[in-house]
This record gives sequence, C-alpha cells and structure tokens, in this order.
Amino acid sequence: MAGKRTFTMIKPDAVEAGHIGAILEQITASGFKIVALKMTQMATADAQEFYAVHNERPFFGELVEFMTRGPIVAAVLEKENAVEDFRALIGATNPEDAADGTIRKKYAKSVGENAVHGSDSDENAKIEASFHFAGREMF
Ligand code: RTP
Ligand code: MG
Repeated sequence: MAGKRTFTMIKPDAVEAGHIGAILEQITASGFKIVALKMTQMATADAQEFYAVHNERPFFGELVEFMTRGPIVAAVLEKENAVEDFRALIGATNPEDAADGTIRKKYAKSVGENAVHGSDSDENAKIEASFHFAGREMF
C-alpha cells in the first residue's frame, strides 16, 4: 500500500457551503479511487489528537474550534503516488498561494478555513486513515 493511499477530509467550511459533491467529483475525475468514505463530526479531543503536531502553534485553538464546529467528510483515496499527487490537487495551505484549478483555490476561504485536508506522508496517511476508519470500513 506504500505510496498508493492518502487520507482526506472535506472540512466544515466546505461542507457548510455545499461543496461535498463538487469536491468528490474533482477528486475522482483526477484519478483517485475512493476506498473509504463517511460523514462524521470530530469532538474536541479528536481534533486535538488529530492535529497534535500543531499543538504549540498560535492557531491551534482556532484550528480545533473550526474542525469541530460541524460535520466533515473523511475519505481514504487510492492512486499511484497518492500523497504527493493529492497535495498537488488541493494546492497550497493558503488559498491565495494555491494554483488555479486546485481545490483550495476554488473552495477555500482563508489559510485557516481551507476546505480540505491531505496527508503529508505515507506514514501519516496510514495513521490518519486508521484514526477515522476501522479496517472493515476500508476497501
Ligand atoms: P492540512 O494538514 O489540513 O492538509 O493542511 P496543510 O498540511 O496544508 O497545513 P498545516 O501546516 O498542516 O496546517 C494544518 C491546518 O491548520 C490550519 N492553519 N491555520 N491561521 C493559520 O495561520 C493557519 N495555518 C494553518 C489550516 O486549516 C491548515 O490546513
Ligand atoms: Mg498538514
């Protein structure tokens, strides 16, 4: 599975704005196969654990508030070179810096409320997928 899977979330801002369908369409049209999918809402403790790597950063409290304020759509995606290709598809963290046509350029509102998450390494993709999905929920 190394290199073939990544984990994503459609974040609360994009769910609230009604972009679930358009974002999933762009993801599958770009060659990613959905192998796990669900709508869920993270509790505060979930978001603090998921983003623990950022817990010393000044935006951590804001990030946890944001990620727990409404439902998200979590998914595991399969494609050759999944992690890197998906980061290219979503674009830079700050939508002002994201390339035209990327998901964040089209749907993100700000550096904080930036529509989608994408794992940053194969190792983190596995950890993050397992955080959200049981083995029997991944196909
Ligand atoms: P992600 O983990 O969500 O895919 O985003 P990323 O790798 O592009 O960015 P990262 O540095 O991991 O930051 C995680 C999330 O924290 C929020 N953030 N807010 N206010 C700010 O300056 C700021 N910086 C980051 C964003 O939601 C970012 O995606
Ligand atoms: Mg990140």
